[in-house]
Amino acid sequence: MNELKSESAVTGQVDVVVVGAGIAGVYAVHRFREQGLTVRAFETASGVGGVWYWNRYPGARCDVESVDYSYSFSPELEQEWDWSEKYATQPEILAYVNHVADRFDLRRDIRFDTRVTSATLDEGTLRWTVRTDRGDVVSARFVVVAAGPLSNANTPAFDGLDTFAGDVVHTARWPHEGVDFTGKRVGVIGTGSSGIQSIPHIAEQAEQLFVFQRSANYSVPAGNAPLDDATRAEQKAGYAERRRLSWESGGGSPHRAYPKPTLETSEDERRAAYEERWKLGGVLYSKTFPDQLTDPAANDTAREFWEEKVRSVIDDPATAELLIPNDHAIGAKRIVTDSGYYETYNRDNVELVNLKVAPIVGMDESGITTTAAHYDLDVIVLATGFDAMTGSLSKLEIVGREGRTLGEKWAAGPETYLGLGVDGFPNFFNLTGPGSPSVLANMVLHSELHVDWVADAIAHLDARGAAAIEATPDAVSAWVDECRTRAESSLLNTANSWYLGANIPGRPRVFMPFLGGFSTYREIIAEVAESGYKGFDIH
Ligand code: N01
Repeated sequence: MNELKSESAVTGQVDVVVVGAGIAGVYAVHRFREQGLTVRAFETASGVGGVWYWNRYPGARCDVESVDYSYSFSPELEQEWDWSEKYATQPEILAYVNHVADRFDLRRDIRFDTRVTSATLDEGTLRWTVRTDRGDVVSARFVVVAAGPLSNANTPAFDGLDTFAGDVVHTARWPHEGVDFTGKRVGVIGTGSSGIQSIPHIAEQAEQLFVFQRSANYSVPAGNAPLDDATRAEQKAGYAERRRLSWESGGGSPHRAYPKPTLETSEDERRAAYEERWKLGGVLYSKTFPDQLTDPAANDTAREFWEEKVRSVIDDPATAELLIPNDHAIGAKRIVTDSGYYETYNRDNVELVNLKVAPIVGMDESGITTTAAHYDLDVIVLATGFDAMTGSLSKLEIVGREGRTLGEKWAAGPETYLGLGVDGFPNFFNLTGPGSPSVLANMVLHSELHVDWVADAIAHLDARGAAAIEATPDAVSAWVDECRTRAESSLLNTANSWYLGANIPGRPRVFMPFLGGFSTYREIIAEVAESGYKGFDIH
């Protein structure tokens, strides 16, 4: 195998090709290598980090506590890394992933600035030929895609966007040198997590900020705080227990829902529970009570408490009215974790534009036109999200048995067994994607869970001298039913969210993550492995 830094194309044979060097890909390189496998990873970016490499917009911050959003595989790593804040910023997480890559000497197996374009199965040898945009051609026994569920930035097809004379930046492709908004008239389109996190920072710099909102979202303050030495020491001493609780939890962090259903509590008790979660901050507010995302009446109590809090910090009641969602249950789209978002609308230089009553018609040289007005702008910020879950995979041509592509197979929506296997695609694994808890869980622990499962499966094959592991069509169909049934009982299935592909015109409406919870999923896949990989053909 050629030196990966070289300009010349990489050729040869390896055990595993890993696609992507974000949180999951970086760990995959380490784990497979530890198992004695040869590994080649390809990464489109110039460095490791995945979402944390690309999403450099001001205010980008994780909504899982730093101490939990960190690898668990190395106790030494846990002890030596110091997080500076309760919820880490993008630069700190990126520094952490870089530290991991250096500490475990992973870069030598990663080829950066290189996009995998195709992976094609040879049915005779059961090997995959992987090709890249730099002319690399590598033959691998296994292909492990770690491209991430939120990596394919979505730029809606706005009429005339390319005629705009100012700068256009996407939150998920933020310029490395940053953007100076000083003295500028700025338009932000989109009020999901990326918009809501960046808007307060842009407002502080810009001369004038217009926020173009199509749908209002629920956001809860992060309750972020610096971590002092005593807290850090306490967290490090308690890591083992914290991890145990996380592995046994519904979402991969150590916090538990209130031990009673919502409506079996008194109002005082309920408010105290919401208040406690509010102080914890962010996304876990949607899981204060165990039935909050299944029982509409329970959900209503969470929404009412949220509404009271939010209205109390917005000066103008008419603006508050626009910022309160009226089209989905709280938590049915991912709750945003913000710092000073609603207060930003009290500033004189910020105006909320309601696209529900006056949609965007298009852009021209000077700005954005809606059906009601024209807005003169110097910069347009697209906080318009991602073609999530399947978007990055669909850019790769993955050709399985009988020349059938994964895109064709998934035309009506992704179909997997355990999120890990697809019939007709032996030795092909997609990490943390559809059919697994994916974005509903702590992605660092989820990545470890998936990589460890795949590594164990490979060891199982090697111990038996088997060539391949392949999901059976029956197992895929049963798992698709299982995922659908679980989604049907949840309020998450009722919103027009990216969990269902509802944000991308033409995507089939299918709830893609597995909704049974992280620990349940972990038990299921462990049991499948222990049973000798039932539901998979091993040949
Ligand atoms: O994307 P989104 P995001 N015209 O899809 C609007 C994770 N994340 O990048 O709702 C006008 O949520 C769209 O409007 P609507 C997190 O899991 C985490 O913000 O479709 N508007 C919406 O307001 C998150 O859920 C963090 O009506 C248009 C916005 O753009 C996920 O990534 C930080 C439009 C897109 O919101 C995605 O978040 C950042 C159009 N044509 C991201 N098209 C953390 O805190 C789209 N919109 C860890």
